[in-house]
Amino acid sequence: MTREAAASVVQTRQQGDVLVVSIHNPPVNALGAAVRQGLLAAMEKAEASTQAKAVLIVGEGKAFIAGADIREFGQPAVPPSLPDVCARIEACTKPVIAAIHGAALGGGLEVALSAHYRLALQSASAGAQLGLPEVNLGLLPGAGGTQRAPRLMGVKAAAELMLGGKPLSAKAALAAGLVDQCVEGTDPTAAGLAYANALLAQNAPVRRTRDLAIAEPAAALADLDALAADTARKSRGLFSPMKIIECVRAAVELPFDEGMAKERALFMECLDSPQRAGLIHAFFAERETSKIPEARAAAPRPVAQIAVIGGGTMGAGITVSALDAGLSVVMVERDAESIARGQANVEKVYDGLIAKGRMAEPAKAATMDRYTASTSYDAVKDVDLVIEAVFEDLDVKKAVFLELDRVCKPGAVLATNTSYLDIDAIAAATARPQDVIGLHFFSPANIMKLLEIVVPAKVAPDVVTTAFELAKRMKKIPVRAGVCDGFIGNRILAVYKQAADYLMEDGASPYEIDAAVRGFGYPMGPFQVTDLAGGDIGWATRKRRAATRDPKARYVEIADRICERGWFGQKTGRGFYRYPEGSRAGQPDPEVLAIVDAERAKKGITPRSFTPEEIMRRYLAAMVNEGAKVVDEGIALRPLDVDVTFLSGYGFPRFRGGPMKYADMVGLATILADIREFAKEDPLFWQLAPLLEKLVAEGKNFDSLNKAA
Ligand code: T1G
Ligand code: NAD
Repeated sequence: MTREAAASVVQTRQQGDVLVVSIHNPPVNALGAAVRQGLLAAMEKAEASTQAKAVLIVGEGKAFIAGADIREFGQPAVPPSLPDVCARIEACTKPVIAAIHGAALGGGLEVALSAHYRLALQSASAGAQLGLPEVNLGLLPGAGGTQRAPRLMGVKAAAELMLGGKPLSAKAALAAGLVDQCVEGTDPTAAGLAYANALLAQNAPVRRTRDLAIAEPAAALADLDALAADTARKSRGLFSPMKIIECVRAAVELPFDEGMAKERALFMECLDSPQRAGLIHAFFAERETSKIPEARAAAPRPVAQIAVIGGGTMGAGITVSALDAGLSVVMVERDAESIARGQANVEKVYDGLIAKGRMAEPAKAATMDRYTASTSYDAVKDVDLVIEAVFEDLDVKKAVFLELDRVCKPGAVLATNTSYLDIDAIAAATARPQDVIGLHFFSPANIMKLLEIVVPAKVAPDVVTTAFELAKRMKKIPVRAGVCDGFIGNRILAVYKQAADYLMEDGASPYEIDAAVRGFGYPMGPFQVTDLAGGDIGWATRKRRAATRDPKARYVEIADRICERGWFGQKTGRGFYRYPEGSRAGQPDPEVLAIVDAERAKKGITPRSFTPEEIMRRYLAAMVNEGAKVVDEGIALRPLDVDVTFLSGYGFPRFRGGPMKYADMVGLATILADIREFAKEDPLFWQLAPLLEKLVAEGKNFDSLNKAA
């Protein structure tokens, strides 16, 4: 790293008695090697300067410092280390002030904590966000955060800040003792200079955080014990949370430098953990899915008012999501009774928030002012975009799109929320197929982050970019998908769910399979998910597909037997599990096991046992194999799009990075060998994805395709 490079990202200028050190490393002033070197050089300059009586550190652009440069993790370390930079800042013999606007996260906050005084700006646009979110990346604060934050804000509050991974506002940071001042404004340099000069005028001393004592150590240790127990229960296999607690304990029990050494050692353990690789992959993958070919071709169309057709489960959730994004919404239903139900579904969400104290009545009223209910399609003639969420029936949807084609203004985007149906066929029902697109939300649509944006053959590029822009406004994670049965998510789901059914018929109980999947890190197993979503939905899909099902393909009838009894899951009090008195925690049901045994006997299957590891090898091999086909066919642009789909829509454990990333970490050759093994039993189901074979043959992995895109 050259001195010039360092000087280009960290600049200094003397302003009166203050040496202003400003960081220019867009987009978020990440603490890459050049920035670290630049900061060190700036501190040496300040120390040597006769003019500088104080030092002010600010970030240029939208943030103070958003942390270490995450792209450097896993690469060879380049000196100086961030702990050394922070130690140098803290050791400065002249007061060092950090003026924070925007993000001060991770290493960014640690730089501020090593300064002697901190000021945070608050404003509508550039309010400071102060946090130590390393846990979200499988890491811990590795530049003194675990030792300095407890000294400033107390042990319990500091540990909770690190374990929660969520930032504090300027006001909350002031109340917590993380900053000394909180001022209105957007210009950190001006505010920082004013503060620095005020401190100089008061002859304010150098004040090193490392020298502060931990308040009430005994009580602090008791708090940590309680937090440790709670974290062990909640962290579901995550590695770094417990390491954070160990570090904070060291801050209480050990002198500062020994605490720092402990932090370093545990930081390195987290760095080496595969969870770090999975979580960092997830971080960047979620930011890559918006980088689509159409983005270079066309700007989005303006969208201020939308319409939602259908006010059922999805229509209501989509309406709430749009209202929360500040849009106006016209909801259209078939008749007065249905629209009343639709409006009630929307209001129920806000009433729930009010009951929890998370929304005030006036705010609900203001939001509902942007909602219009109607039973006439004429009400949507002026909207910019329509989202259809009516029954999952092709003829019903075609009729709706014909009506939309008649009433909507030219240039309106016409979207369908279908889960499986052919969007090219829906588009063909209109005279404007270029304006038709798939917007596949997930239930509950106002909560679930994933939005599959399904791109039919004739859609115009600016309709695709309009959909991505809408996703951003709705704070959704968009994934571009091609048209096929089930797009990316539901198509792959159908295959690994089938693998689970085969495992059940071959000898593993549905409860063992669910336990293995939870053990892998999922919140729920596939049979619990079926009971939650309602077994009747899958049953209807299976019945619809019966006519076209390959007669040679193995078909497991266990779920049909259960549905024939009206056992649809939580909504009927039993499904694969029993739900006494409406509880959501299901209990294994011996009658279900009897049905499973009867179906095995009917097929002459002698059950065999499966270890959790064997169950997961088949479950994941089915997922990865179909994922490879989806990428190979171009239904997904890159393997990372498959990962993001499953991380944000299907509960795949985030610390594993998604199915394709997981496959890379396990080794594609291992997955390939498994599939070849399984194919000996059922060659029709386990048809190998050519892409998987090709990558193994070329010694490549899925990530090589992410980079190539
Ligand atoms: N390193 C590298 N790149 C980063 C980055 C970082 N820390 N933060 C953001 N980017 C990139 C991002 O990939 C995207 O790139 C662009 O910046 C804009 O980001 C030792 C170990 C700051 C709240 O976890 O939470 O410090 O896609 O789209 O919505 O203790 O980015 O344009 O090419 O997200 O306005 C701890 C991570 C690091 C904060 C801004 N810090 N960043 O959100 O923009 S670990 C974090 C964020 C650490 C030390 C440890 C958000 C943001 P591209 P964006 P945004
Ligand atoms: P739902 O049965 O809860 O709601 C459908 C609504 O559409 C009903 O209120 C009905 O009155 C209304 N409707 C029917 N025909 C209409 C017409 N011609 N004009 C206006 N309104 C009409 O169904 P849902 O679960 O909300 O599913 C809606 C769509 O979303 C389906 O295509 C489904 O596949 C898809 N989807 C569902 C889920 C889910 O988990 N439920 C998830 C993703 C996508």
